[in-house]
Amino acid sequence: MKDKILDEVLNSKNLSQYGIVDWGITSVSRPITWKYYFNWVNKGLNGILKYLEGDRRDKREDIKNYFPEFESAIVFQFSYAKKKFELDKFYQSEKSNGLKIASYVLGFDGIDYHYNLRDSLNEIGNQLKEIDPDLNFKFSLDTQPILERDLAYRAGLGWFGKNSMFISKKEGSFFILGSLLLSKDYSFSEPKIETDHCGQCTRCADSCPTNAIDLDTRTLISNKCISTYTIEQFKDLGEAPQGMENSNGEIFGCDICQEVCPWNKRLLRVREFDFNATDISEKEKHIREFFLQRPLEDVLEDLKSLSNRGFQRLFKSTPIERTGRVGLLKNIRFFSGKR
Ligand code: B12
Ligand code: SF4
Ligand code: SF4
Repeated sequence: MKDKILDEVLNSKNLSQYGIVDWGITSVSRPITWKYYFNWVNKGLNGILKYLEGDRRDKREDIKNYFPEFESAIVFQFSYAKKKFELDKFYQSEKSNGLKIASYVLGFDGIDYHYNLRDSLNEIGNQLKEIDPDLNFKFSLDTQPILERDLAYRAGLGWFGKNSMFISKKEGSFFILGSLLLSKDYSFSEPKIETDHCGQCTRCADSCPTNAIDLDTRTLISNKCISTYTIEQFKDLGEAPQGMENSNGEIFGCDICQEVCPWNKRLLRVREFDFNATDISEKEKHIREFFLQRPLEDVLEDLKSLSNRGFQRLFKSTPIERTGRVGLLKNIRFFSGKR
């Protein structure tokens, strides 16, 4: 059975059509780093991210709290490094208005990855079911009460960087983690846990404009992070994290502590990404044309004159729908005041 699964489902030809660059399996349901998470939340370092507290904190202690039938998980890495590579070129070009959007946003055709990667995971799950009809599965993709970086760690795919990103030697950190939780044990032997490859480097912490990285605990102080402020803070409360004025124009998410990481620099240098303009989907084109390619004043004017509903219509099923018109207006105003 396992051989058939390997041959028919987990082979690289099948997986590469979904943008999957690597995968691993673990049968361990309890996170190795649970105590770090527990302490982090208890110290209030989750800040405005209230969905990480209380019952949803406790559920994360064991996958079986979420999926009682759990016997193993296949963890997949969905890469968006190619888009990062192309966006960096765009940001350096004359077309750019100086504003930046995190590369994962455009990395999956401009569609919110919670939609299209969920479909990919379900498709792969159903392929497994065809071989093994008694199998039950659930997917995990960001919003489930699962410590996903730890799950990838248990699957032997990489380590926790000092910027708190999950990093793989082969693929750097520009990937999304998505997993299939299975009611059967498909693991081979438990994978070797990856050792730390950050060494003495502290480039991520040194480069973070808002000092959001706590090197001692290897975690983030959420409320200081530009990603939290620009994605998760929907209202304009007038309190941007201190130091954000030293950022590079990030209006939705932030890639700075990944851009400087030698493991990503290496990947973007050595990998040959073939890219041509036809790779841009309609949704991506729309986001780029609206936010990144015209004078900031025009972007602000159009956002102001749109209704909330109009904004939702324009950016439906894209990642920026989450933050909404008011949230984005707050982010862009920050830079218009700065310049
Ligand atoms: C909340 C959240 C955020 C918050 C807080 C992020 C954070 N670092 O804690 C905010 C809004 C800031 C955020 C930002 C981003 N996020 Co986010 N986020 C999450 C979410 C939902 C939960 C993370 C969490 O629990 N944080 C609390 C900390 C304590 O837990 P942790 O990050 O898992 O870290 C573990 C390690 O740090 C370890 N640990 C802690 N201390 C120590 C000490 C030692 C010695 C060791 C060995 C280990 C260790 O224990 C922790 C628990 O397992 C996950 C999805 C999920 N369900 O897991 C996505 C997730 C982490 N995010 C993701 C992404 C892509 C991003 C952004 C890159 C988006 C962007 N461009 O703006 C940034 C990156 C910021 C950064 N440097 O981390 C990806 C990361 C993929 C990867 N390669 O790591 C995830 C996994 C979503 C996914 N399914 O792919 N995110
Ligand atoms: S995502 Fe940006 S603000 Fe957050 S820790 Fe990394 S560099 Fe700092
Ligand atoms: S920049 Fe350096 S310290 Fe930070 S995650 Fe990358 S290798 Fe580790």
